[in-house]
Amino acid sequence: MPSILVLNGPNLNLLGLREPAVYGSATLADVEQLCREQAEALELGVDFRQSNHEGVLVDWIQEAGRRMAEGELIGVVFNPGAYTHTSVALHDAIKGASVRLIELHISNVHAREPFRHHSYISPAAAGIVVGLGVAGYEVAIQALARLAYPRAPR
Ligand code: CA2
Repeated sequence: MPSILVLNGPNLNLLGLREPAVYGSATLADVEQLCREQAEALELGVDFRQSNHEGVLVDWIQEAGRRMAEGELIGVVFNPGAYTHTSVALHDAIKGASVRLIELHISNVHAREPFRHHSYISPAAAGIVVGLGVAGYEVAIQALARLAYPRAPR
């Protein structure tokens, strides 16, 4: 069965435990469950991961590029957390791995502090989902399936 990789960056392990006014009350385990249900409905497998370390995320994106080339993976949903706004290394990894990737943010970063308005990830992403809360993960999985398996508009 083809799969998707869902990657979460720094501090997202705290989801649902702190700052519920910004990020909601769902935990990362809840988000994983939601991703599994959405992927199952689309007959896709899910590999769901989180790391607080930039280099680990770079390694996982390189791995995703290899798995995509082998036809095992259809793409990546990536919430890079604060590395969105700082990481040239993650930008280069996505470009270098030629991976199909949807950038995702739970909050509307454009309605927040100015330092959150710029993303190093966006120019390397196939698409962006912003500000839909954790439901954005479902939308991003649907988008990956649509990009991988195009069909006529209804
Ligand atoms: O809105 C998003 O998904 C973000 O990627 C979340 C990042 C933030 O730096 C980005 O600008 C936007 C922060 C993730 C940290 O998540 C926490 C969750 C609960 C408590 C503390 C942090």
